[in-house]
Amino acid sequence: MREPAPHNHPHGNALTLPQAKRYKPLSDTRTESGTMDRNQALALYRQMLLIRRFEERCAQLYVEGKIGGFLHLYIGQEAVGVGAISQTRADDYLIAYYRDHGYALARGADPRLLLAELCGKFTGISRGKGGSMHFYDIPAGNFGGDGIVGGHLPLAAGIGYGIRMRGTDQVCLCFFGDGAVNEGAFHETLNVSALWDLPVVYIIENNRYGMGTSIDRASSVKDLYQRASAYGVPRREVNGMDIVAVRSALGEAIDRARKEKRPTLIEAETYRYRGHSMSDPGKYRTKEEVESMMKSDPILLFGRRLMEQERFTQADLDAIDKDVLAQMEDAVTFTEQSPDPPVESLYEDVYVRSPYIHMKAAEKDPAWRAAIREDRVPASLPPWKPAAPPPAAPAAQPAEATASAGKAK
Ligand SMILES: Cc1ncc(C[n+]2csc(CCOP(=O)(O)OP(=O)(O)O)c2C)c(N)n1
Ligand SMILES: [Mg+2]
Repeated sequence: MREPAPHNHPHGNALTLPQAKRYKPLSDTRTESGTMDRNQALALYRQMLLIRRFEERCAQLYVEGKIGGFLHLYIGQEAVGVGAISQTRADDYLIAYYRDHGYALARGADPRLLLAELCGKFTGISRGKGGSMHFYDIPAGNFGGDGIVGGHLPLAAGIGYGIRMRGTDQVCLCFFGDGAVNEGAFHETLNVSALWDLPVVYIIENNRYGMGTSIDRASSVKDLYQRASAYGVPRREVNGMDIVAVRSALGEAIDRARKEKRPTLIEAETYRYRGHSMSDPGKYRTKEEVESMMKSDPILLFGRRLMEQERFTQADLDAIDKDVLAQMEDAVTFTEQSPDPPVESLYEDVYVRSPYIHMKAAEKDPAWRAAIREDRVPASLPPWKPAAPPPAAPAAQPAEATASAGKAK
């Protein structure tokens, strides 16, 4: 019999972190060349600023108690969502995690409807029932935010599979955090996406932390995009603070998905300035670290680049800011004047759109029938077939058998 190996692990018994991820400076935007026209540059700058101002206002409203539940801010990460979505077509799809305000705005949602959603108003984009983490906008191809880390990745594969079945050349973007790459769903999804040639672009927003846990403490392979090599999925990392770099990486990946029906994994290196959510005291990182990352601010970097290229002056950029701030105040007024959801709306959007479900429920509760929205009643309702009568109750079991069956559970 072999002797047990002596306990001489090089790092001892304590949990040590021998390797830390080496990050490239995110303030360096020299490698990319800007090829967009003036109007496009203006629109991208404006969208990033709108997200920033929207969320700053949200933070205030949260403190005032006007927004309830969780609130995860995207501040610092705007270039990823805006850059990526700017490369999509109007009929493409996106699905995201709970830090989802920026994607909806970048996809063109009205900030008034989003703010109303955050305040639980009936005019909200999810009728006041989704809140911060669930900004759905199906007409815009936005399948919303998901609160379960990694939970929406299989759904993205499902959207990709749907595209394949319909035979169109649409693409789905799927956004998630660095924390999701250690979930089983990430691996299962990449595997089937490669196996079934799904036109989905998976985008890791590596902001260096999953709640208060740094990548170094959570991930054995620190270059997260390399995880895709296990599944033969094309991969790439990109400076997520540089909107031009994000656009170029996404342009390539979306092209591959559209033309070759192949998935891609992109790791966008970025940083969130605020806490994980509004209740995060942020004890896991220093003030100096946050301040140094803010020097690579995506809006600042893009604004500076536009001015260096002499396409815009500081006054042009200030005018955009003024306009965006006014748009936000308009959204606040709209939200304040919006009604709360009526009680009957509790019955809507609970189950899938099915006449059978609605009719069955209406039999039991007349309030349900009154709450069925017009658009939910099909032109010709299939005749309702009552369910088969339940099978006769089984003969009573002997007391002993019942007790042991209970134990086996
Ligand atoms: C399956 C699952 N586990 C744990 C949680 C609790 N949780 C919510 S957010 C989060 C951190 C995720 O971090 P990351 O994916 O890096 O995204 P980030 O918040 O940094 O944008 C955790 C652990 C959850 N929502 N779902
Ligand atoms: Mg993270």
